[in-house]
Amino acid sequence: MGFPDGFLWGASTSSYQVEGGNDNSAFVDWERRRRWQPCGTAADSWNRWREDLACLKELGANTYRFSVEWSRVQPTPMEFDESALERYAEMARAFKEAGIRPIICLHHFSEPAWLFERWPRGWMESGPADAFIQFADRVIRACRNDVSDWISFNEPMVWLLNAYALGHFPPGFHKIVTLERTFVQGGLIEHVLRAHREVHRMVHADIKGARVGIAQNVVDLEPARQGAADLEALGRWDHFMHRHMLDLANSAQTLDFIGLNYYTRIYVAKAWIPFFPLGVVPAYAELKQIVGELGMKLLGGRVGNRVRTDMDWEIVPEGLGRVALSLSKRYQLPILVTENGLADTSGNGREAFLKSHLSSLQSAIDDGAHVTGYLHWSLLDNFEWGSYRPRFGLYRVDRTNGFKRTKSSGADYFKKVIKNGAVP
Ligand code: IFM
Repeated sequence: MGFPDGFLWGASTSSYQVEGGNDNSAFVDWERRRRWQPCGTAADSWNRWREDLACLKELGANTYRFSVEWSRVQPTPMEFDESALERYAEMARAFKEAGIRPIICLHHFSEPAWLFERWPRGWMESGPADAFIQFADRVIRACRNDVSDWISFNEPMVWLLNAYALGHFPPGFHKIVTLERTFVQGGLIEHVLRAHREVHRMVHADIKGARVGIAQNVVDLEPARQGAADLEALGRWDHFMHRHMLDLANSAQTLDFIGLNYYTRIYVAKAWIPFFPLGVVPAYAELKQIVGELGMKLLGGRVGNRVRTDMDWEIVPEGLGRVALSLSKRYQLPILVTENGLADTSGNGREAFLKSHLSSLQSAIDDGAHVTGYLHWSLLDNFEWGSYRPRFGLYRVDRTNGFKRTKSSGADYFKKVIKNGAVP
């Protein structure tokens, strides 16, 4: 059996990670202060988006998900750059004319620097939501003729966690101890959802037959040990990171589909240190890097023994099907895989990764999951928030040689899958 007719096949990128020259983003100063590798020119997609389109055509893709850079469209609080808006509209038109459905994401982590000058507490205040709604309104009006599919926020929980709890993204708050309080009572989730609801309303008011979703990063969760305690911890983490926001958006009837970003699994244990967030130890590779292998063991967090990607994320293909089926059952909404991929410098791992993950997705569909498409992360090698070392691209980008795009072996395999509508 193959994938359903009309299945969406393609890839995803985000503006800050590929465009280059986004000098008004809050990340620019952040990179300097945190001594990150600067993003700079990225893959130069702002100038070379037609080359990206050629890559998508070469793959035989019918869908492309990209994001619009808020700091480019609105470089200062009082100024919208009409030529930038026109460029995005031109891109959407060209993709559509080439038979590639454009899906626009309005918020993919990067925000204008002025946002935090005006509102130093960021989205803990209500001003950023109002400003974002104004920006979204401009983008929707500029692209409404060619874009029916919209994503309001990419991985909102990952973004909020990094920016307002772990201090890893601007504005850089550390509030891990009061995680739940900051997110729920502190207004973060409420403000983001208000902005999402408004995007949903504006898109539907302007575009007939439109669809609006949130792209949620969902991790396959396993309890670290047998028994009720870790299962309960898993449930708390699952609710907080995966379901809380989607439940609220869904009960307000503001979700037409769910975007699923799937990469890996983690083990979850009940924390014995009382102030650990939510009383839970989620064994992310990133946490392991901070506390070390021994630290992780002492905390009770278990790490798995599967082969890992260059991000140190375990490769667990069956998790994709599991997660897609469970989201589909819970929300009774179409699921679009908006991200799935691996960092792979060797260039040898992408084909096997695609094969195993797509087989898992196919099984979920056979078991009744309503999955409408698969978008690989990413079309191109890009800026992985602090570094160019991880290589996520179906196409390699040689930043030292005119940003030349070169097909990876995974790309040839993906092309075959798209052509056959099935996993060879
Ligand atoms: O590169 C990121 C992307 O911006 C959001 N989802 C996960 C990807 C890989 O880390």
